[in-house]
Amino acid sequence: MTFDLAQLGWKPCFQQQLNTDEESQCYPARIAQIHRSHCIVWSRNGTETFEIGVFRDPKNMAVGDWILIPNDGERPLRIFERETVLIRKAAGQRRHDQLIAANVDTLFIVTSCNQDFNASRIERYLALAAEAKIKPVIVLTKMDLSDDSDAYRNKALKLQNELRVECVNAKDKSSLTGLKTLCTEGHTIALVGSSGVGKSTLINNLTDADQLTAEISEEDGKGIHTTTSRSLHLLHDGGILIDTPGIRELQLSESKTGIEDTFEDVLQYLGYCKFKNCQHKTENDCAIKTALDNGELDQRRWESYQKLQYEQDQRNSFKR
Ligand SMILES: Nc1nc2c(ncn2[C@@H]2O[C@H](COP(=O)(O)OP(=O)(O)OP(=O)(O)O)[C@@H](O)[C@H]2O)c(=O)[nH]1
Ligand SMILES: [Mg+2]
Repeated sequence: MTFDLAQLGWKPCFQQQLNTDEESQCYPARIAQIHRSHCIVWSRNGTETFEIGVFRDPKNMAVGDWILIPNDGERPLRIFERETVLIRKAAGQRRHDQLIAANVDTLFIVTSCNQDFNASRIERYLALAAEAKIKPVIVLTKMDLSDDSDAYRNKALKLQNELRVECVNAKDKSSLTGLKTLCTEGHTIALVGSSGVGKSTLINNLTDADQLTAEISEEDGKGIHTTTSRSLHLLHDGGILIDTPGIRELQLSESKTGIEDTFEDVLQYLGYCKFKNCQHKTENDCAIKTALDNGELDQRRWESYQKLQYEQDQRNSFKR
């Protein structure tokens, strides 16, 4: 099967990066999967596999990236400058940044109408999207298993102005029509969220993919990390979806702007305290405390903001 570029999400901003020689002597391909030893790309020539060793800087490659391949060469020349990129801090003790996906237009933040729903965790994902300048959509799965999916929807709607929230049964295709309207031709959507929330189930039912899915654990209601690598999937009527492995705990990379954009309600009070170095604890005339006391500012939002800011400070002090 061959692919046409528009179907794969090719845009003028990538075309502009080609000079005339490259236009005639090379072709662009999109990275569909990256594995330990090889990488699968899609282009007008169909599906091709490259050994990871042929790339100059494999660590700096992400699913969704565009690469330039010479017509008669074996080694891709370069990665195109990205329009957007989703970056997180790697899990565990490793502090390096990890690329989640590149050239993403919309982020589906997937959580379920059950104990997985956690407002502060969703705020992390919203900050991730805001930092990358990618439009977020909250997808609430398992509405069929909940007595009150509207309560979850309403909680999600409060997290950001004009936020789009879709409640679905990921197992039922007819429940996905709202999501389908977002999957227009050439539009790239990455799905992120905890393990077991139904990312792969959604992908399978929006496309003809056959992503492995698995029951969540009965003991703790959590997923068992079924998906282990990121992959591109095409919809019949346009749209490109990226499945990703479940994230245990999203640690943000550099996200100053993303956090500020996500917490505008908090920011409107900062800088209005009597003392410039106010710690918002016991000082008089503290704008934050006043807003918390009179209910204008939500305590949970304030704590969530502080936690993310603290992590950013830690991150930056480590870098120095
Ligand atoms: N009833 C119901 N079950 C769902 C729904 N969405 C997902 N499931 C089930 O939840 C389980 C986990 O779904 P997956 O699609 O594997 O979850 P995932 O997010 O891809 O998980 P990881 O790959 O581990 O990150 C499967 O048994 C699905 O059938 C839903 O909306 N309703
Ligand atoms: Mg999965």
